[in-house]
Amino acid sequence: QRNPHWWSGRSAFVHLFEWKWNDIANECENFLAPRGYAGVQISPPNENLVISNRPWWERYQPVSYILTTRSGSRAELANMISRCNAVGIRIIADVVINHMGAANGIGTGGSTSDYNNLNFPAVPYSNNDFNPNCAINNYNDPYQVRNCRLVGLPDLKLDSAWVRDKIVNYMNDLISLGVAGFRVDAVKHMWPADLQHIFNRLNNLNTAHGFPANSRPFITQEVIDLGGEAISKNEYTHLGTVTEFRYSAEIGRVFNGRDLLKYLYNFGTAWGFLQSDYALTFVDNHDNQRGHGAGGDNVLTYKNAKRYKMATAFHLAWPFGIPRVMSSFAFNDGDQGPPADGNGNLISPGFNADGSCTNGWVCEHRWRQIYNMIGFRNVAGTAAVANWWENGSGQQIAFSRGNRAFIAFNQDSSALNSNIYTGLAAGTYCDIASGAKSGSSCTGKSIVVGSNGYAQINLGAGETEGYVAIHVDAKL
Ligand code: ARE
Ligand code: CA
Repeated sequence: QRNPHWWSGRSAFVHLFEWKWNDIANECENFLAPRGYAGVQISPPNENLVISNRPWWERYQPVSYILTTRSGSRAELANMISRCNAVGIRIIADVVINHMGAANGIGTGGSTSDYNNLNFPAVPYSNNDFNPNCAINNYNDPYQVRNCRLVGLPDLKLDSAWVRDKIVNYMNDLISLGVAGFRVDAVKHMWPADLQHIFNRLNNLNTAHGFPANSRPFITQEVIDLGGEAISKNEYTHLGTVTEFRYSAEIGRVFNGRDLLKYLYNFGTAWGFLQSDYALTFVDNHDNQRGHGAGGDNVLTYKNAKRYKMATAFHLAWPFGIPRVMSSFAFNDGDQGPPADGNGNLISPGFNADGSCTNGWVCEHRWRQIYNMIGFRNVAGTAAVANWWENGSGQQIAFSRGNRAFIAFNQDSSALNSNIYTGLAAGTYCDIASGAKSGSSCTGKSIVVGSNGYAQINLGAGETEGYVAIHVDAKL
């Protein structure tokens, strides 16, 4: 099902990777709702294997469907979902249903992971709930990709009634707590028919959380398809949306300066992407920002801040797909887990006076150049792209969203100094990249649109921001 059930006037969500439930609840109320975000993707809420040094990826090794993790308890999860829904922030839960943990040990809820005997008593799953042991070596063999072990993770027998019941019960439990839908992990490794069976048995969303009667859960399926493999993203579009990894790789390639901005004029299906309403789009995700998953060195992250902000501004200004913003913790190596104390308890983000995060949290979603573009997308609404402009070199572009909003980018080695048609009504507007509107003045640049709709746009190659953007709500 492809409707994410956003509140009207909202259009993009954020992945609060590894955040605690209590912190997410506060963030919904204090920041996300006021800034116009539509939802949050949360880390897997079910019990996972405790792995030494606490890598982030331990959360992708389930031990049970008990809702106890480093992010918090079942009660805290339920409370967070209620508080977020109350302010119009929808919760999308990451669910790991293809496999279980790959080591003997204890889960975050204290349950046993007896991997050697494939015994997970807190579900319970036992030996005959898993596919025979084999490894995925050949991504061109769909049988192997779906029935063997992804990086050694014991592969659940999703065609068994028992396993299906356990997964359906788990997902319905989350629906009862008020989630709007699911990011389903490792979908390439599950047969579409098995998923169809599971998704069809999901309950309607909980009306006590403001969902209209008969609302079906939103589904976004993680399928990495850059082409060239036996399994295609198109095998899953009848079940819901699919993560469009090509979007991430291509937007990163262009804003790394490896291609011309002018080619973005038709950024969408012409680039091999899924149809807009089937595509979950992102600049980076929790895997490819650290070299896991796919996308290679084209992927832009917070570590390359100016280019990352430009790519994100384009992502949010351009009406394509269901956009997701990544919110990270700082890392140096690809296995490093989130900020935690000596006992492994997660450390909450703190906040500076300017709203940015401390304690090891990057919080891209709190960067002005990013959250102001959430506002831009909401203000632009359904207005179509218009007034496309490009310079001779192809590394300076601009466009409007009807008569609602206008944005210009400079990736050239020289300044942008041009008189450009904006499509907007005459007046003085505040640039939302360099600042914001504050009462009757701008804290950053201001841009004057003349009575003919043209504005003089100046954007030096070496400026801190690589774009300027204005919209009707940022007019003085
Ligand atoms: C960890 C260790 C492994 C160890 C394993 C079991 O890193 O060395 O063998 O545990 O002990 C995440 C991490 C993994 C981690 C796993 C479990 O990324 O490193 O393994 O958690 O803790 C494929 C899948 C795709 C998957 C990516 C990562 O198709 O579904 O690999 N992405 C999701 C999540 C990940 C998560 C998992 C799945 C597992 O987003 O965060 O893994 O739950 C080509 C193919 C892709 C393939 C890609 C990489 O591009 O087209 O299909 O992606 O290569 O192999
Ligand atoms: Ca499988």
